[in-house]
Amino acid sequence: MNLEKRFNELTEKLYGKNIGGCTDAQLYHCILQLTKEEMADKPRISGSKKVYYISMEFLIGKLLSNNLINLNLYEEMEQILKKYGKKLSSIEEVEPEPSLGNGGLGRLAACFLDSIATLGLPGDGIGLNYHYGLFKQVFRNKLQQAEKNDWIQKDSWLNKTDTSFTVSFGNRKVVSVLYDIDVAGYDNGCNKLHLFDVSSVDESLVKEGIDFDKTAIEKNLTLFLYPDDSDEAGNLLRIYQEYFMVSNGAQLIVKELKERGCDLHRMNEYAVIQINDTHPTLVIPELIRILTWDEGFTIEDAVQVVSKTCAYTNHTILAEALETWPLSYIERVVPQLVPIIKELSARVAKKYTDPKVQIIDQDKKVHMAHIDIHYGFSVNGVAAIHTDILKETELNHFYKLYPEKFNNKTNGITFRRWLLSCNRELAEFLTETIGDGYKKDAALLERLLTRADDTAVLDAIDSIKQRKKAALVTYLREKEGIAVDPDSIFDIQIKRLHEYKRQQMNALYIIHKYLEIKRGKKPVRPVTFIFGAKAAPAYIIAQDIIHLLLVLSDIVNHDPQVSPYMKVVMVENYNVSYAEKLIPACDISEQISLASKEASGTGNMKFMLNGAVTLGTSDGANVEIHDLVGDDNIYIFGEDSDTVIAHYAKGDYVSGDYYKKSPVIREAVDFIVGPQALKAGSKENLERLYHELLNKDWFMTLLDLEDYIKVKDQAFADYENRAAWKKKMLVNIAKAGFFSSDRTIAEYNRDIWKLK
Ligand code: 26V
Repeated sequence: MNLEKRFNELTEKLYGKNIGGCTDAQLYHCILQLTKEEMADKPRISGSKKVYYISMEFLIGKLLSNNLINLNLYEEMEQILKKYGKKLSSIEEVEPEPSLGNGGLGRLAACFLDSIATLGLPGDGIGLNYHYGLFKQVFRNKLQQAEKNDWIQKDSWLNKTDTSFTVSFGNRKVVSVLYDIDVAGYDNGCNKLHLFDVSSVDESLVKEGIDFDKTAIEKNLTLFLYPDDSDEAGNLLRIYQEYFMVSNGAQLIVKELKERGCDLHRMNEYAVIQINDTHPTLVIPELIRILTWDEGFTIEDAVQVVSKTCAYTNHTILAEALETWPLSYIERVVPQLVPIIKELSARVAKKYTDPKVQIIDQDKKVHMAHIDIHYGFSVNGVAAIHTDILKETELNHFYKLYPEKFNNKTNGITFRRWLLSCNRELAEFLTETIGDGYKKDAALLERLLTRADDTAVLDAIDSIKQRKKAALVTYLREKEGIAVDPDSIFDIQIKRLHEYKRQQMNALYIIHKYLEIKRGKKPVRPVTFIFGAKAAPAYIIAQDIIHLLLVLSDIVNHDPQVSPYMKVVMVENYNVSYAEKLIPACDISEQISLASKEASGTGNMKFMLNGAVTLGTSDGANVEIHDLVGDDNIYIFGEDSDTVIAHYAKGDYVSGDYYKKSPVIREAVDFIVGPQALKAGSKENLERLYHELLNKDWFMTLLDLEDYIKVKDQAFADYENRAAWKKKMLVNIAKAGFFSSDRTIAEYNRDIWKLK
């Protein structure tokens, strides 16, 4: 039956009106239902071998437009709605955003599911169904406050299944319930995202903000996503969550293999488990436990087959982010795994004496990554420079033992969401100009290069950028109550707040610019500095940096001498949906992490694809962007990773020396505790940040500040050469094809999964 007819029948049935008589919220619920029906009708992707992508985070974002695009129904739906005077873009606003991830790692998992299905590969995600996910950010008194994000409504993308398992925490038993979300490939069949929940979860546990009783695991286990840095009390709950996920995942995998009649002794021929960072590591001992306890395997056989089935992806070299759990914690949560972990550790100790590669160290801490490396068949980094650092430095001791396990898989992004959905104007223009082949083969974007000197093409790209900037201006006015000049340069830094990402360096640039304008040095063109960032609630300095940004936006935007030339906007509750509005409107993409610290970054790829020019350090995937676009189409500054790593090795970086040497740095840093800032902000937060920068500055903000100022000023000046700038935009779009997650997934399949 045709879609319009079905749609009208549904609105009549549910609301007694036709499409035209319904509210946007009612229409959203109808389209949700119709889309789910379409997906249920799609064939399930199948094959002899299947990948299970197991992850504590899937930052899927809103799904309506993405699903319509992948089902090839978007245009038709848009037309139907138009006929009744309705707009799909405003209906999309009704959908709540699930926040089932912290940032890049979770968003990557979501892009990967899209690409796995698009390439027609059998592959499901396994994760948790957090009821409130990551906290919702609100600003009060220029400070971040955390609230719960209540995203699950009566009707949602979740499909409740009959699948249920029992998970034992010692003698405590918790029963799970499985919810599935269909993942439709672009013009292909469907896979599933399996999200496990606790049947006895109790939302009423959450009282004020995001506080709740952390001990009642039967009630609280799936309430919240653990923010990437948490307090002591949260640690045990995190292990409960991890074990709950992997035990359910392992039981599901074994069940599916048995249903397919597979010989579990040859499990690796039918299944591959991709472990997303160390969080799901316990899947290794859990599978070994199931095979030995329930399936009669010898420990040797179980260890062998599990090791051939599991592959590990490393997403960070930050020491504080590499999980090590006290064995005593694991003993308290899952005593049944302790003998297996001890056995795995003993086998390693017998073979290798080097203390750096042990699983249980002298302090009785369990190094999760070490389990993955010894008992998995593949270890991959997420960008070329990151994999090199793993091999040469961070994991060098392991690389020497197992060189054949190490490989690189440079991250990617799904172009369905980050181009076709968030920038339809650009997507349509590209289709008119180079044909629509790029939608399935992103490398074809390079065809645009043949038009690099065609002024009509360059002007069209520029005018799309202007339209997207105008749309953002409207949105910011409504959402943040801020008036922004659409002719200003949009300079954007959006990502989790972390010292290594150096939002504080951007803040120091803003102070520098502010003071220059006060002294009468006016910029040729106004600049709008836009930030979006959540900080882990327990990460004090990150909270202080947010405070500084809010203080600066108050000072700058309310100074009549300065505000015509610059504005500072810190958007509230930055999330995937906000990113989809900000990225297409960006002129300059800030990717300014301390070299060696950002494993890859994926925002950098999204910006590039949407015609922004990167201002960045030689870090993560910026290095590969630089190689692709060449010196003329990117702004690189700062010390390189070798230099930074040498500073850490020698311990010779002293931020105070940079402060003393440079009047420019001194003036900007002093402003943080000067009278203007103290009047607008809190003394405690600002002084703490000032002292941190002067006395510690672990992520070397002051090391690169002067070069950053120089190169950023150059980028702003170059923006005035409009013809040359438009060409930079074009080259960035044309070269972005490499960063399609379809390419990344094809490589995972070729080198690791070997599904077809
Ligand atoms: C975790 C923690 C936990 C303890 C406190 C500090 C801290 C800092 C960061 C993290 C996150 C680690 C994993 C992660 O999200 N990595 C990100 O993965 C992305 C996808 O591969 C990649 O693009 C980002 O560069 C990388 O930071």
